[in-house]
Amino acid sequence: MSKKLNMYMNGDWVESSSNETFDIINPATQEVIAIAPKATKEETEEAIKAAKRTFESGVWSYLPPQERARVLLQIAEKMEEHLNELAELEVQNNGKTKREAESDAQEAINSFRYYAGLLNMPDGQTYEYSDDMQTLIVKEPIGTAGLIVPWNFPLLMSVWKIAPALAAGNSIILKPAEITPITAVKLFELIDETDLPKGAANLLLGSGSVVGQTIAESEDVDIVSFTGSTGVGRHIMTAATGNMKKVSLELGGKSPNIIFDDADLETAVDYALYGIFLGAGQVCSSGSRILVQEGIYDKFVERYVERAKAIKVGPGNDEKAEMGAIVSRKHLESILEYVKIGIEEGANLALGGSQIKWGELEKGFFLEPTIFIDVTNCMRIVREEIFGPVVTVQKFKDEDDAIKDANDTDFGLAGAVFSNDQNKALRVIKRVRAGITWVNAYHLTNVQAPWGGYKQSGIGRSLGTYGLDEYQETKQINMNL
Ligand code: TAP
Repeated sequence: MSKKLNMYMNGDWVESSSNETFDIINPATQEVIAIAPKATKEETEEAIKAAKRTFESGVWSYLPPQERARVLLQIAEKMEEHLNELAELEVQNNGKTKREAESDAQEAINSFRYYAGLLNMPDGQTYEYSDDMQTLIVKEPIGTAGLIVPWNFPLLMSVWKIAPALAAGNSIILKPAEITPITAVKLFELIDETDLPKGAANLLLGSGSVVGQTIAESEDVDIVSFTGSTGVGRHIMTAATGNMKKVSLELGGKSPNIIFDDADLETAVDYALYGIFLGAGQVCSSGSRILVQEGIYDKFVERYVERAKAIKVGPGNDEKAEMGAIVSRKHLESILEYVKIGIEEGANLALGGSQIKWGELEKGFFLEPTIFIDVTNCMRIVREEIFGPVVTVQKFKDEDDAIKDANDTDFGLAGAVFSNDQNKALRVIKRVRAGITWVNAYHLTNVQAPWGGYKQSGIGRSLGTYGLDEYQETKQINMNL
């Protein structure tokens, strides 16, 4: 029997009054692994009210920072005790490999610990205006925070929002993606065992068009923090204008990975593989556009295709699997449509392009690592976010050419440069218009560093001290002494 999931509102586990449910599918097997409720608009409003009441009561928002830190550390502790279970649930629901899911869970734990640590640091500024006038600049929570997350890192994206939002003293309402709610439910089961006051954290399950939309529009929500596609992000910005709530957006990307002639070939190939095939390419910061200098282009393509061919695709719970499943049939079909578009546009398909339909993998949504070469910037497969294990490789002449192509995009999330000339690498990466960048590496990051995009990749930053700022108001207090 599939597990029936419930929602967490005002400190209680509740069923939805709606008769509508949603089957949660394991993308590696197509088995139904849980049944989720679809919250109604009224239930969403009720959860928002509970969060608002809790915020205004001060039981969490006025708690001394060290006390809030203690609770965040409790959550981290509980997660650590259940790390393996959290990772296994993520594998079942999202289809990623166990190694990837364990790393996500560990990063989520680190996030709670990091923000607990920040709460133990002195904060604020002072300015002595004159002998008898002093200004204090202090940070305060914003209020009620609506947190809307996607399906690609269900646990990690939730925690990247929950940890700083709670650290700042806000009350939260989390809405996971409809298709991947399972680790969020487990996380809230763990939160329920801590000293977090009732109503400070609420979990709603259901659709974006009802739950997400109600959160974005609500006049009782003071900040909506959204991670997802640029299209829905734009829609949320409009919906949020009613009460001019703060909007924080982490959106899509089409990130350039620039490889110069003088790069170490094996290092570049390693990271260019990791850059796109981590999470089967369903990663916002994926290096989905590889730009290679003409002198090394043929050698790079030959080695890259050879190495990608050897990637072992399989169910996340297979220890040997290096790349897991695509999250859903709908998403698999959307990726395959892009492969078709690429071929029609005249790109050269050097590897993959098909669903894997043999042996055990036939039961799930598995796709071959896919490489298009000899592409140009005007092709849709180079301009649009495919969000799957599909990468394009194109040639450039010199530095200026590389920068022009790299920045010829509506997105600005991530980017990388590979070169053994550190001066050149720094010069070029500084001119790449993106918020998350690497030199001679890809995807490596940490909770201390701010995460977010330029241009249509978003507004605001997660993580680091910037991530806490996102959930805080700044106040000046002028003291006439
Ligand atoms: P979306 O379709 O945009 O969905 C994201 C979340 O928004 C889901 O919870 C979704 O609910 C909800 N939503 C949908 N319509 C809504 C509406 N009208 N009002 C409010 N909420 C609504 O994205 P996705 O397909 O889950 O995730 C993939 C995208 O996320 C990619 O573009 C990727 O680049 C981006 N992403 C960005 C980052 C960062 S940090 N920049 C990180 C991860 C992913 P339902 O599940 O019910 O549709």
